[in-house]
Amino acid sequence: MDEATVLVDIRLGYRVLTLNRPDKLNSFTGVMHRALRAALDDAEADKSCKALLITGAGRGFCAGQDLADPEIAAEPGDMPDLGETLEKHYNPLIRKLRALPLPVVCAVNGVAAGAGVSLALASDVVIAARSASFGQAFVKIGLLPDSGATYLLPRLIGPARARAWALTGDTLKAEQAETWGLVHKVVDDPILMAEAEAFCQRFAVASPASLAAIKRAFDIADGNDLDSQLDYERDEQRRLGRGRDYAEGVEAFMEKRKPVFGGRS
Ligand code: T3D
Repeated sequence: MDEATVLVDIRLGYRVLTLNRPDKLNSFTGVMHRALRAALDDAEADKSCKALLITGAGRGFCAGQDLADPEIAAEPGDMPDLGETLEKHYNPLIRKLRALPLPVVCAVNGVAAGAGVSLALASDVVIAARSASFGQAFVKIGLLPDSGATYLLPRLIGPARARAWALTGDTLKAEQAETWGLVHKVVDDPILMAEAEAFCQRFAVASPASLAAIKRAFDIADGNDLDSQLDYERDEQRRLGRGRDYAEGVEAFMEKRKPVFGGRS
Protein backbone atom coordinates (compact mmCIF):
# COMPACT_ATOMS: atom_id res chain seq x y z
CA MET A 1 0.00 0.00 0.00
CA ASP A 2 1.22 3.57 -0.76
CA GLU A 3 2.43 5.55 2.23
CA ALA A 4 -0.07 8.18 3.41
CA THR A 5 0.77 11.64 2.04
CA VAL A 6 -0.72 13.27 5.15
CA LEU A 7 -0.21 11.70 8.59
CA VAL A 8 -2.86 12.41 11.21
CA ASP A 9 -2.11 12.22 14.96
CA ILE A 10 -5.07 12.65 17.24
CA ARG A 11 -4.09 14.27 20.55
CA LEU A 12 -6.21 15.38 23.50
CA GLY A 13 -8.21 18.32 22.10
CA TYR A 14 -6.22 18.83 18.89
CA ARG A 15 -4.77 17.08 15.84
CA VAL A 16 -1.34 17.13 14.22
CA LEU A 17 -1.30 16.87 10.42
CA THR A 18 2.08 16.09 8.87
CA LEU A 19 2.64 16.57 5.14
CA ASN A 20 4.44 13.38 4.24
CA ARG A 21 6.35 13.48 0.96
CA PRO A 22 9.77 14.17 2.48
CA ASP A 23 11.77 13.10 -0.60
CA LYS A 24 10.09 15.87 -2.59
CA LEU A 25 10.08 18.39 0.27
CA ASN A 26 6.36 17.72 0.81
CA SER A 27 5.41 19.44 -2.44
CA PHE A 28 1.72 19.21 -3.28
CA THR A 29 0.34 16.54 -5.59
CA GLY A 30 -3.35 16.05 -6.32
CA VAL A 31 -3.21 13.02 -4.02
CA MET A 32 -1.77 15.04 -1.14
CA HIS A 33 -4.32 17.81 -1.68
CA ARG A 34 -7.19 15.33 -1.39
CA ALA A 35 -5.66 13.75 1.72
CA LEU A 36 -5.19 17.14 3.38
CA ARG A 37 -8.72 18.26 2.60
CA ALA A 38 -10.11 14.99 3.99
CA ALA A 39 -8.02 15.43 7.16
CA LEU A 40 -9.35 19.00 7.57
CA ASP A 41 -12.94 17.80 7.07
CA ASP A 42 -12.45 15.03 9.66
CA ALA A 43 -10.96 17.46 12.17
CA GLU A 44 -13.86 19.88 11.72
CA ALA A 45 -16.42 17.09 12.15
CA ASP A 46 -14.80 16.03 15.45
CA LYS A 47 -16.26 18.51 17.96
CA SER A 48 -13.62 17.60 20.54
CA CYS A 49 -10.91 18.86 18.18
CA LYS A 50 -10.22 22.48 19.12
CA ALA A 51 -7.00 23.19 17.20
CA LEU A 52 -4.88 21.90 14.33
CA LEU A 53 -1.14 21.77 13.90
CA ILE A 54 0.29 21.48 10.38
CA THR A 55 3.94 20.58 9.79
CA GLY A 56 6.13 18.73 7.30
CA ALA A 57 8.02 15.45 7.47
CA GLY A 58 11.78 15.44 6.92
CA ARG A 59 13.92 18.49 6.17
CA GLY A 60 11.30 20.55 4.32
CA PHE A 61 7.96 22.10 5.23
CA CYS A 62 6.38 22.32 1.76
CA ALA A 63 7.93 23.24 -1.61
CA GLY A 64 4.61 24.27 -3.16
CA GLN A 65 3.20 22.54 -6.20
CA ASP A 66 4.97 19.32 -7.26
CA LEU A 67 6.07 20.48 -10.68
CA ALA A 68 6.29 16.87 -11.87
CA ASP A 69 2.84 15.76 -10.72
CA PRO A 70 1.24 13.94 -13.66
CA GLU A 71 -2.12 15.45 -12.61
CA ILE A 72 -0.98 18.91 -13.82
CA ALA A 73 1.20 17.74 -16.70
CA ALA A 74 -0.31 18.56 -20.07
CA GLU A 75 -0.28 16.17 -23.01
CA PRO A 76 2.83 16.79 -25.14
CA GLY A 77 2.19 19.89 -27.24
CA ASP A 78 -0.70 21.07 -25.04
CA MET A 79 -0.59 23.86 -22.47
CA PRO A 80 -1.44 22.92 -18.85
CA ASP A 81 -4.42 24.66 -17.24
CA LEU A 82 -2.93 25.86 -13.95
CA GLY A 83 -6.11 27.84 -13.24
CA GLU A 84 -7.88 24.52 -12.96
CA THR A 85 -5.37 23.29 -10.35
CA LEU A 86 -6.00 26.42 -8.32
CA GLU A 87 -9.75 26.12 -8.69
CA LYS A 88 -9.74 22.41 -7.84
CA HIS A 89 -7.15 22.28 -5.06
CA TYR A 90 -5.45 25.42 -3.76
CA ASN A 91 -8.36 27.83 -3.56
CA PRO A 92 -10.61 25.37 -1.69
CA LEU A 93 -7.70 24.60 0.66
CA ILE A 94 -7.05 28.24 1.54
CA ARG A 95 -10.78 28.97 1.90
CA LYS A 96 -11.17 25.94 4.13
CA LEU A 97 -8.24 26.87 6.39
CA ARG A 98 -9.61 30.37 6.88
CA ALA A 99 -13.19 29.20 7.43
CA LEU A 100 -12.35 26.44 9.95
CA PRO A 101 -13.87 27.37 13.33
CA LEU A 102 -10.65 26.39 15.11
CA PRO A 103 -7.14 27.86 15.13
CA VAL A 104 -4.55 26.43 12.76
CA VAL A 105 -0.98 26.44 14.06
CA CYS A 106 1.75 25.99 11.47
CA ALA A 107 5.14 24.60 12.48
CA VAL A 108 7.47 25.48 9.60
CA ASN A 109 10.22 22.92 10.07
CA GLY A 110 12.31 23.66 6.96
CA VAL A 111 12.08 25.22 3.53
CA ALA A 112 8.69 26.63 2.47
CA ALA A 113 8.37 27.67 -1.18
CA GLY A 114 5.59 28.81 -3.51
CA ALA A 115 2.22 27.63 -2.26
CA GLY A 116 4.01 26.18 0.78
CA VAL A 117 4.49 29.77 1.94
CA SER A 118 0.84 30.51 1.18
CA LEU A 119 -0.18 27.56 3.35
CA ALA A 120 1.68 29.13 6.27
CA LEU A 121 0.25 32.59 5.50
CA ALA A 122 -3.29 31.21 5.70
CA SER A 123 -2.69 29.72 9.16
CA ASP A 124 -3.47 31.54 12.40
CA VAL A 125 -0.20 31.10 14.30
CA VAL A 126 3.08 30.40 12.52
CA ILE A 127 6.10 29.13 14.43
CA ALA A 128 9.28 28.63 12.42
CA ALA A 129 12.40 26.61 13.14
CA ARG A 130 15.56 28.72 13.08
CA SER A 131 16.75 26.70 10.04
CA ALA A 132 13.52 27.31 8.10
CA SER A 133 13.38 29.54 5.03
CA PHE A 134 10.67 31.07 2.89
CA GLY A 135 10.82 31.43 -0.89
CA GLN A 136 8.49 33.27 -3.26
CA ALA A 137 9.45 30.75 -5.95
CA PHE A 138 6.76 31.76 -8.44
CA VAL A 139 8.70 34.43 -10.34
CA LYS A 140 11.48 31.91 -10.99
CA ILE A 141 9.12 29.72 -13.02
CA GLY A 142 7.11 32.41 -14.80
CA LEU A 143 4.11 32.48 -12.44
CA LEU A 144 2.60 34.91 -9.96
CA PRO A 145 2.16 34.24 -6.23
CA ASP A 146 -1.11 32.37 -5.70
CA SER A 147 -3.15 30.61 -3.03
CA GLY A 148 -3.98 33.97 -1.49
CA ALA A 149 -0.38 35.25 -1.32
CA THR A 150 -1.03 38.53 -3.18
CA TYR A 151 -3.83 39.24 -0.68
CA LEU A 152 -2.30 37.97 2.55
CA LEU A 153 1.34 38.97 2.12
CA PRO A 154 0.89 42.77 1.95
CA ARG A 155 -1.47 42.60 4.92
CA LEU A 156 1.11 40.74 6.98
CA ILE A 157 4.39 42.37 5.99
CA GLY A 158 3.28 45.58 4.23
CA PRO A 159 3.01 46.31 0.49
CA ALA A 160 6.61 47.50 -0.01
CA ARG A 161 8.16 44.29 1.30
CA ALA A 162 5.47 42.10 -0.28
CA ARG A 163 5.99 43.51 -3.76
CA ALA A 164 9.78 43.49 -3.64
CA TRP A 165 9.86 39.95 -2.26
CA ALA A 166 7.38 38.58 -4.82
CA LEU A 167 9.17 40.34 -7.70
CA THR A 168 12.64 39.07 -6.74
CA GLY A 169 11.67 35.63 -5.45
CA ASP A 170 14.45 35.93 -2.87
CA THR A 171 14.73 33.41 -0.07
CA LEU A 172 13.96 34.78 3.37
CA LYS A 173 15.63 33.29 6.43
CA ALA A 174 13.42 32.53 9.42
CA GLU A 175 14.77 35.37 11.52
CA GLN A 176 14.11 37.87 8.73
CA ALA A 177 10.59 36.45 8.39
CA GLU A 178 10.05 37.08 12.10
CA THR A 179 11.36 40.66 11.84
CA TRP A 180 8.99 41.27 8.93
CA GLY A 181 5.99 39.86 10.81
CA LEU A 182 5.52 36.90 8.50
CA VAL A 183 5.77 34.48 11.43
CA HIS A 184 4.83 34.82 15.08
CA LYS A 185 8.00 33.33 16.49
CA VAL A 186 11.28 31.63 15.55
CA VAL A 187 12.57 28.92 17.86
CA ASP A 188 15.55 26.58 17.90
CA ASP A 189 14.93 23.51 15.73
CA PRO A 190 14.81 20.91 18.54
CA ILE A 191 11.97 22.69 20.35
CA LEU A 192 9.83 23.58 17.32
CA MET A 193 7.18 20.91 17.84
CA ALA A 194 7.03 21.41 21.62
CA GLU A 195 6.45 25.14 21.10
CA ALA A 196 3.80 24.58 18.44
CA GLU A 197 2.05 21.91 20.49
CA ALA A 198 2.05 24.21 23.53
CA PHE A 199 -0.16 26.58 21.53
CA CYS A 200 -2.51 23.72 20.64
CA GLN A 201 -2.65 22.58 24.27
CA ARG A 202 -3.70 26.07 25.32
CA PHE A 203 -6.36 26.15 22.61
CA ALA A 204 -7.56 22.68 23.67
CA VAL A 205 -8.71 24.08 27.03
CA ALA A 206 -9.84 27.50 25.75
CA SER A 207 -13.37 28.62 24.90
CA PRO A 208 -14.12 27.21 21.44
CA ALA A 209 -16.75 29.90 20.92
CA SER A 210 -14.13 32.60 21.55
CA LEU A 211 -11.50 30.97 19.34
CA ALA A 212 -13.90 30.70 16.39
CA ALA A 213 -15.23 34.24 16.87
CA ILE A 214 -11.76 35.81 17.17
CA LYS A 215 -10.51 34.06 14.05
CA ARG A 216 -13.57 35.13 12.05
CA ALA A 217 -13.53 38.72 13.33
CA PHE A 218 -9.98 39.30 12.07
CA ASP A 219 -10.92 37.97 8.65
CA ILE A 220 -14.09 40.06 8.50
CA ALA A 221 -12.13 43.18 9.53
CA ASP A 222 -10.08 42.98 6.33
CA GLY A 223 -13.13 43.94 4.27
CA ASN A 224 -14.72 46.38 6.76
CA ASP A 225 -14.29 50.01 7.70
CA LEU A 226 -14.05 50.83 11.42
CA ASP A 227 -17.76 51.66 11.74
CA SER A 228 -18.84 48.36 10.22
CA GLN A 229 -16.35 46.47 12.35
CA LEU A 230 -17.62 48.13 15.53
CA ASP A 231 -21.13 46.99 14.58
CA TYR A 232 -19.84 43.50 13.84
CA GLU A 233 -18.09 43.27 17.22
CA ARG A 234 -21.25 44.46 18.98
CA ASP A 235 -23.38 41.78 17.31
CA GLU A 236 -20.86 39.05 17.93
CA GLN A 237 -20.37 40.03 21.58
CA ARG A 238 -24.15 39.98 22.03
CA ARG A 239 -24.23 36.45 20.63
CA LEU A 240 -21.25 35.26 22.71
CA GLY A 241 -22.69 36.85 25.86
CA ARG A 242 -25.68 34.53 25.56
CA GLY A 243 -23.48 31.46 25.18
CA ARG A 244 -22.44 28.77 27.65
CA ASP A 245 -18.72 29.65 27.43
CA TYR A 246 -19.29 33.18 28.70
CA ALA A 247 -21.46 31.86 31.55
CA GLU A 248 -18.74 29.38 32.52
CA GLY A 249 -15.93 31.92 32.11
CA VAL A 250 -17.60 34.46 34.42
CA GLU A 251 -18.67 31.82 36.95
CA ALA A 252 -15.12 30.44 37.10
CA PHE A 253 -13.71 33.94 37.58
CA MET A 254 -16.09 34.62 40.47
CA GLU A 255 -15.28 31.27 42.07
CA LYS A 256 -11.53 31.88 41.58
CA ARG A 257 -11.05 28.66 39.62
CA LYS A 258 -10.00 27.77 36.09
CA PRO A 259 -12.91 27.65 33.62
CA VAL A 260 -13.85 24.30 32.16
CA PHE A 261 -14.86 24.77 28.55
CA GLY A 262 -16.17 21.84 26.50
CA GLY A 263 -15.75 20.94 22.86
CA ARG A 264 -17.14 22.90 19.93
CA SER A 265 -20.93 23.00 19.69
O1 T3D B 1 -0.76 24.02 -10.75
C1 T3D B 1 0.11 24.87 -10.58
O2 T3D B 1 1.32 24.63 -10.80
C2 T3D B 1 -0.27 26.21 -10.01
C3 T3D B 1 0.08 26.29 -8.60
C4 T3D B 1 1.29 26.72 -8.22
C5 T3D B 1 1.68 26.76 -6.80
C6 T3D B 1 3.17 26.71 -6.60
O3 T3D B 1 3.56 26.38 -5.52
S1 T3D B 1 4.24 27.11 -7.86
C7 T3D B 1 5.83 26.98 -7.09
C8 T3D B 1 6.34 25.57 -7.11
N1 T3D B 1 7.52 25.40 -6.29
C9 T3D B 1 8.74 25.73 -6.70
O4 T3D B 1 8.95 26.26 -7.78
C10 T3D B 1 9.87 25.37 -5.77
C11 T3D B 1 10.78 24.35 -6.44
N2 T3D B 1 11.80 23.90 -5.50
C12 T3D B 1 12.91 24.58 -5.24
O5 T3D B 1 13.13 25.68 -5.75
C13 T3D B 1 13.89 23.94 -4.33
O6 T3D B 1 13.64 22.57 -4.27
C14 T3D B 1 13.84 24.52 -2.90
C15 T3D B 1 14.41 25.94 -2.91
C16 T3D B 1 12.44 24.51 -2.33
C17 T3D B 1 14.75 23.64 -1.98
O7 T3D B 1 16.02 23.49 -2.57
P1 T3D B 1 17.02 22.37 -2.02
O8 T3D B 1 18.31 22.56 -2.73
O9 T3D B 1 17.05 22.43 -0.53
O10 T3D B 1 16.35 20.95 -2.40
P2 T3D B 1 16.26 20.25 -3.84
O11 T3D B 1 17.45 19.39 -4.04
O12 T3D B 1 15.97 21.27 -4.87
O13 T3D B 1 14.95 19.35 -3.67
C18 T3D B 1 14.99 18.07 -3.03
C19 T3D B 1 14.13 17.15 -3.86
O14 T3D B 1 12.78 17.65 -3.85
C20 T3D B 1 14.55 17.10 -5.31
O15 T3D B 1 14.21 15.82 -5.79
P3 T3D B 1 15.37 14.76 -6.22
O16 T3D B 1 16.19 15.44 -7.26
O17 T3D B 1 16.13 14.53 -4.95
O18 T3D B 1 14.63 13.55 -6.70
C21 T3D B 1 13.65 18.13 -5.95
O19 T3D B 1 13.45 17.88 -7.34
C22 T3D B 1 12.37 17.86 -5.19
N3 T3D B 1 11.48 19.05 -5.23
C23 T3D B 1 11.63 20.19 -4.53
N4 T3D B 1 10.61 21.02 -4.83
C24 T3D B 1 9.87 20.40 -5.73
C25 T3D B 1 10.42 19.13 -6.01
N5 T3D B 1 9.86 18.29 -6.88
C26 T3D B 1 8.75 18.68 -7.52
N6 T3D B 1 8.17 19.89 -7.32
C27 T3D B 1 8.69 20.77 -6.43
N7 T3D B 1 8.07 21.95 -6.21
